[in-house]
Amino acid sequence: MAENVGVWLVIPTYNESANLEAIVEAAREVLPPSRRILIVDDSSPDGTGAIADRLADAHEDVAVLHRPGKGGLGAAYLAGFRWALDAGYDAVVEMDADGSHQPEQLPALLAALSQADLVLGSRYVPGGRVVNWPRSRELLSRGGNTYARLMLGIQLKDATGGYRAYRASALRAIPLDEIESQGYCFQVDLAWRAHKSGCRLVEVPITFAERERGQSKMSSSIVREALWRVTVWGAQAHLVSLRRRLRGRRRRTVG
Ligand SMILES: Nc1nc2c(ncn2[C@@H]2O[C@H](COP(=O)(O)OP(=O)(O)O)[C@@H](O)[C@H]2O)c(=O)[nH]1
Ligand SMILES: [Mg+2]
Repeated sequence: MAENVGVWLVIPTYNESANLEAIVEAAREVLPPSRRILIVDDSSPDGTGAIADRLADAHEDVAVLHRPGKGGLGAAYLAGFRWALDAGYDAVVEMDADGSHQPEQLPALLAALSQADLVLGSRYVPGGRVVNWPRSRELLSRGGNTYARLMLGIQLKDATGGYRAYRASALRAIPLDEIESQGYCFQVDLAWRAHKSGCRLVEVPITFAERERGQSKMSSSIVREALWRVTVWGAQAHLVSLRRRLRGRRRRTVG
C-alpha cells in the first residue's frame, strides 16, 4: 500500500503497564505519518488504562477505548475494529502490547497489503522465528495450527498469530456481529471468515519473541474454546462439501 495510507494500529491491553509505553512509542516511529493508534484496555487493575490516557494526552494520534472489565481478546478487538472502521481508514493492524511483536516489522506487513486483503505475520513460514518461548508453548501453538489446517482445509502455517494487517474493505466484508469467539481463537475465526469471503490471504515471516515483562493471559479455557470452535467449524465445512457432492451426484444421475 502507498506511503500515505491511513492506518489504525489496534493494541489490546490487559495488565501491560510495564510494556505499553515502549511499544506505542516504537510503533509511532515506524508507522507512516497518516497512522492512528488505538489502545483497547479492559480496565486493567495494574493501571495500564491510566498510562494509555497519558499517551493519548501526549500524542494526538493515540486514542484509548476503555472497556468495563476483562472481556477477552476477541471482544476487545471487535470493539477496536468498529472504532477504526467508523473512522474510515484504509488499513487496520493488530499487534500485542507485550513486545512479542516487533514494531520494526510493521512496514513489511503494510507493504504486503498491496497484494493482499489480509496479511498474517507468520512464525512458521520460512524466515519466521519464535524466540524464547517454552517448548511446551511452541508445541501447543504448532499443534493448534496443524489442527486448524486439517479441520478447516486452509493452507495457512500460522492462523493463530495476532500480528496482522487487514484492508478495511476486507474487515467490512466480514460480518463482525456474528463473531462469538472470545479468546485467542478469534484469530483463527477471522482468518477462516476472510478465507471464506474470498479475501486474498498472505503470510509474511515475523520473529515472535516471548515477553520479558508482565504475564501471559493464556489459559486452559482459551485452549478449550479454540479446540471446540475449530472442531465445530471443520465439521460444518465438511458437511457443506458432502452435501454439495451428493447434490452433484444426484444431478448427474438424473441427467
Ligand atoms: N483488552 C484485552 N486485552 C487482552 C485480553 N487478553 C489478552 N489481552 C492482550 O492481548 C495481547 C496478547 O496477550 P498475551 O497474554 O501476551 O498472550 P500470549 O502472547 O499468547 O501469551 C496482549 O497485548 C494482552 O495484554 C483481554 O481480555 N482484553
Ligand atoms: Mg504475549
